[in-house]
Amino acid sequence: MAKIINEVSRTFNEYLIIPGLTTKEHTPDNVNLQTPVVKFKKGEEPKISINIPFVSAIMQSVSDDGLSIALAKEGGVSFIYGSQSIETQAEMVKSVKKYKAGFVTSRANITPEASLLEVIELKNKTGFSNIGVTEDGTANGKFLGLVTGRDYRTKTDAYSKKVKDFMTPISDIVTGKDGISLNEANDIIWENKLNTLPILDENEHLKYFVFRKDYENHKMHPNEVLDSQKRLIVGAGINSRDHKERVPALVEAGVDLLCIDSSDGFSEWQKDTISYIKENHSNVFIGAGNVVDREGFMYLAKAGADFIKVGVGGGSICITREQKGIGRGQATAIIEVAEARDEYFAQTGEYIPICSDGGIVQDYHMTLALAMGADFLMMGRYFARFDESPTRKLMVGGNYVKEYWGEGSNRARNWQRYDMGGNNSLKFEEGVDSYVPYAGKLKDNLDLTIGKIKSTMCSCGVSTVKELQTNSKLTLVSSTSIIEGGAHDVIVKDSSN
Ligand code: MZP
Repeated sequence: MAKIINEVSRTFNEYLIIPGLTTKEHTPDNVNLQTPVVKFKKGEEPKISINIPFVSAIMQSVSDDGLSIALAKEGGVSFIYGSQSIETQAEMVKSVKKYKAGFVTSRANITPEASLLEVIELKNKTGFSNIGVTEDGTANGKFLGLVTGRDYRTKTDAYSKKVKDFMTPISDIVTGKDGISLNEANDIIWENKLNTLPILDENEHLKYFVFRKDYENHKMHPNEVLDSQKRLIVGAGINSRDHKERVPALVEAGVDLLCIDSSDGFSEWQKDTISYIKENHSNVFIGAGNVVDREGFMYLAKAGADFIKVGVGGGSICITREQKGIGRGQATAIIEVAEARDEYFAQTGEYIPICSDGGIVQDYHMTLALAMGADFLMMGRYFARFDESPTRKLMVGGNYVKEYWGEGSNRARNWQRYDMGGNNSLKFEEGVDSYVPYAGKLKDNLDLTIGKIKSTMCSCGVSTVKELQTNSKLTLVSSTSIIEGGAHDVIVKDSSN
């Protein structure tokens, strides 16, 4: 007979947080949501931490380069979906790594031999009045000068006049060196009362422009997650079939974190994939999963995973539990795996962060998942609703929605994620194709969500994720107490009146 676990497996909805003592220090401004993403030894700092405990799901309908940039700017990290060609996935990784907040690659360039007429045509075509003059007219050519509206007068100047005769030459321009930070660039802009600062490499080739007007915009991202070269951090999903071709291309593109994307990670395929990466690409981190119990965690921990993802069948678009009868309530899975992580840490001195993946519906579920021991959370539905997700925004039944489909749906055809080895291709779906309510900009929604989490943490009397994990108290709720928790026994007014 099978081993029967009589303890019911539970979901986030079945718990609440009991307030702890809130002291005067416990204000939202003092709450720090920084959290480790990759394993570290006792007494050492993790090599990668994020500033908000959120990562976006490894899904076609969620994590492309656009969402990755938006999320890393706000303090989280994305895992670009692996259910695409190696080339296109590597291109998306490159596009995130190339992105430098406030450093803009020049999109209007001209040679010194061009005429004023060509300048006017270029300005009309591109809409840019700031034109870079480079030896070969390219965005990264040898920088010779700038043309702005102040350098010519269409009323009096001949249209045949050459750029080199009216541009502001490099000798009269303040420039910055490639590699300086945005703050340093802005100091130069302010000290010299500039509108534009060209950034040049050591051979005087144009790399970027930094514009005075962009500064305020970038000051709004104090949480952004950067690597040692001040580039945004990005992750990517891989599978255990083509990893020997995919991983080198992603590493070459500059990826920081990899994650084996599988609905069931307790497998020898994952162990082999981790070993391959540790032996051949020791400069990149590898997460594994998903698992839902102590045994699965211990297996992947011993295999060398840098972080471990938890959750089977709880995703909003997931029908794995109905199709295969496997899975576990997400709250119970997190609680058991967090205990295993702490036990492993006590035994080995190695802390392996765990990620709660799927099933988050309410913002308070996020605080619960962290309190239950998750170090960070992976979410699909949450991010799919925003402008920055890669899917279409449609009007359905009078409301705006965004498309959101599972990796196990016919639409995604990510059969590797559900691959059980052997040669048989998959015969049934484990995910659905759906809509989610459109919710606007990622930043606006994150600000609200983070505000709620910080406020709950203040109620618990904690200021960090670690304190939330160790000091908070949770209680199970009965179905009748859930009714008590909503507005009840009143006639709620229609808020549209
Ligand atoms: P959610 O945030 O939408 O509830 O869940 C997202 C998670 O669901 C993903 O990170 C992934 O682990 C899982 N997922 C993705 N596709 C499927 C599927 O098609 C799925 N079944 O379960």
